[in-house]
Amino acid sequence: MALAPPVDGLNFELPEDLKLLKRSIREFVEKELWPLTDHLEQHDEIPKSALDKMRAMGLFGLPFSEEFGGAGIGELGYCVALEELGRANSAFSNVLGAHCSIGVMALYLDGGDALKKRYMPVLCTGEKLGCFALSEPAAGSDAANIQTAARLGGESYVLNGVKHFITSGDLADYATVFAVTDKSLGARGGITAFWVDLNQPGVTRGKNDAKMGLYGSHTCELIFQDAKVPVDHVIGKVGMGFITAMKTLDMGRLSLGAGCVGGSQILLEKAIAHAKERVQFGKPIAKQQAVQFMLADIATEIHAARNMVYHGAWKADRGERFSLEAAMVKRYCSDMAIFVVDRVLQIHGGMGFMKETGIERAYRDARILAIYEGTNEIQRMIIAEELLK
Ligand code: COS
Repeated sequence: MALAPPVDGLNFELPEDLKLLKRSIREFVEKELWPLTDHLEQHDEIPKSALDKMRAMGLFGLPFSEEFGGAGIGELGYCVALEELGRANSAFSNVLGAHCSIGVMALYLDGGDALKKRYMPVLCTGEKLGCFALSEPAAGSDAANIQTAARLGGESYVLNGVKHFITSGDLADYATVFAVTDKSLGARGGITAFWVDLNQPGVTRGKNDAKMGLYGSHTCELIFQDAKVPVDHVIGKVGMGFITAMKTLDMGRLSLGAGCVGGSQILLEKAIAHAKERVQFGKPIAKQQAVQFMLADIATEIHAARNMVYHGAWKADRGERFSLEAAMVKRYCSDMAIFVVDRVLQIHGGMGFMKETGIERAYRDARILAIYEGTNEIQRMIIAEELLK
């Protein structure tokens, strides 16, 4: 018997519409995306037909408001969706994240109404795709050190520089590009965000990088040589681009955590099934305390991670600053995912090392989680700075 009715305002149950969304994305993943697992590994590409199905599901507009053509389900709904999508190859959540979480998010958060009205509808349907171009060869963790420059000439800015490791740089039609507009001001007033058409003279895409994992999701260089960007394609205010980048990355870090939760949950399910089935010393290995303890630790980690993601998303949807929570989510969930896949592989023993179980793929795919969208060392810096303010 409950001690008292639940406290108003604190509710750990997802609303009905999000439960429905969760179910429909799970079905979509199982029916449409799981069968593509081997294809992605062998061909390092998501088939166009699968991207079209993701478009038809409305995935590319999930976090954005209905006013601009989105689904209007907010950050929590988006995280629930990405959690489910995380049950498929990581490439799917990665491509969706490059578009929604960061590529288009900067435009959505800080872009002016006219710019958003012009571009958001086709971005929300996924007819056009976006990406996020911040990193450069000499500016990874030290994002304020970017060298790409934008010089004002008449009605346009002229962009010059090189961006690298740009997720979906090959697929995207548009990019949010961060460039220096006043070298003397650095992060505080010297960097501007631009909405850039990638199919124009002056923009070249490098060849796709050869990576350790995440097959199906590509990264490449974007090279700008006197590429023109109309002045009305500045996102937000001139000089405020660094803040836009940081706010956008806060969003990206939450949704990355959501993908980690889904990817780890399905590995736990695999480990439980295997432990019940695999007989050694005359009984299923699930009867061995060593295996039980591993399962218990995995489940506990996932539970903690999921609650952190939902809490961060809840705060984001309330319009409160959540940079601290986003950094904690990114650090915790990515480490959790790496821990989980390692333990699940251990439970599978030698079979876990074989390609056919899919666990070695998940193991390779997980490694980048502690690096991209801000290394976990950077997340610790953000957390500590907040604590010591
Ligand atoms: N939201 C709003 N404003 C923010 C912010 C956020 N999340 N983070 C920083 N700012 C503001 C700061 O408040 C500061 O402004 P004020 O001086 O007016 O307070 C300004 O931005 C500069 O911030 P800071 O001094 O922290 O900048 P640093 O150059 O020290 O860099 C880190 C901060 C390291 C956190 C940043 O460079 C970073 O996140 N690096 C990782 C980049 C990354 O994630 N790359 C991944 C590739 S893109 S997928």
